Amino acid sequence: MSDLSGKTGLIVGIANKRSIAWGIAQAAQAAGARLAVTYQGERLEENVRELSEALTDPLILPLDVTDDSQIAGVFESIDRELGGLDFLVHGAAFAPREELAAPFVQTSREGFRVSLDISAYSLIALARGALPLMERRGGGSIVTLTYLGSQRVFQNYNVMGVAKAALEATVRYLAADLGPKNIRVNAISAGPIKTLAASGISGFGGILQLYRERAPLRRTVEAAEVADAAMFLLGHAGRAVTAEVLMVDAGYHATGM
Ligand code: 0WD
Repeated sequence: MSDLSGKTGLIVGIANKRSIAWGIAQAAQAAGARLAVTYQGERLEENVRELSEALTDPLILPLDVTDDSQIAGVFESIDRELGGLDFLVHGAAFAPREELAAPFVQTSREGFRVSLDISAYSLIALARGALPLMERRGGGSIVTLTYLGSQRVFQNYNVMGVAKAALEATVRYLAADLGPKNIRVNAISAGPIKTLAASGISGFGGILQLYRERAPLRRTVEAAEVADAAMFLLGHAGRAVTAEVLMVDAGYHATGM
């Protein structure tokens, strides 16, 4: 297990106990990190506060990633309370439900804009906010979460697939931009996991079944397994890895017929 003791991290994208970001928060806490966690609006505040009782002295902050003033507020608080930042986990994604249900050709201008804003642009905005705090620490590590729907067509994934393609390209451009400051930027492409976000994708149960039948490991993956891969990318063991999309999907991505 990698050691994050003495490190501080920001975790964005916790909705409930099933959230992949919560799995990563638990692993980072176990590895000794001090954490700031965020909740999106009042809707999720109670969930995040309750879960955070399991964390040691967490900083709990509101953050809607579409709101630049809230982004600024998060980094001001982290600067004031924690004095710097070593890692950032980005687990926020959203596409309007109707965009995931309608035929892809019906994708609306607004649905496209919102999906790309929340699911991809937000990584740039958060990286920019984190930059001065990480520079002060001599570097940092940023990890986001993506899905194979960025490269292959999965029924009903639709505009989220386009957003994930943009997110993965964003990882590479940020990695190139921030690498000279010793800030690494990577994505984990997780296999399907039944979370709140996943419940918006109709036929999700069928996707899970496909992985059980066809992934080389003949199973799906768990949030805790994604979290272990995140510990590698966030910690010392991953120090030479950047601009990478690490597949944590029981090998499904390699399958053809
Ligand atoms: O199968 C899966 N669950 C996979 C998820 C497979 C591969 C990748 N992922 C990705 C997702 O696309 C996402 O980027 O992992 C990331 C985390 O997703 P999750 O853990 O599956 O889902 P969830 O627990 O729902 O967390 C995503 C959260 C939102 O929850 P909602 O209530 O929208 O489902 O993203 C947050 C919110 O907490 N979020 C926002 N946070 C700040 N500002 C915003 C926003 N505007 N919109 C959504």
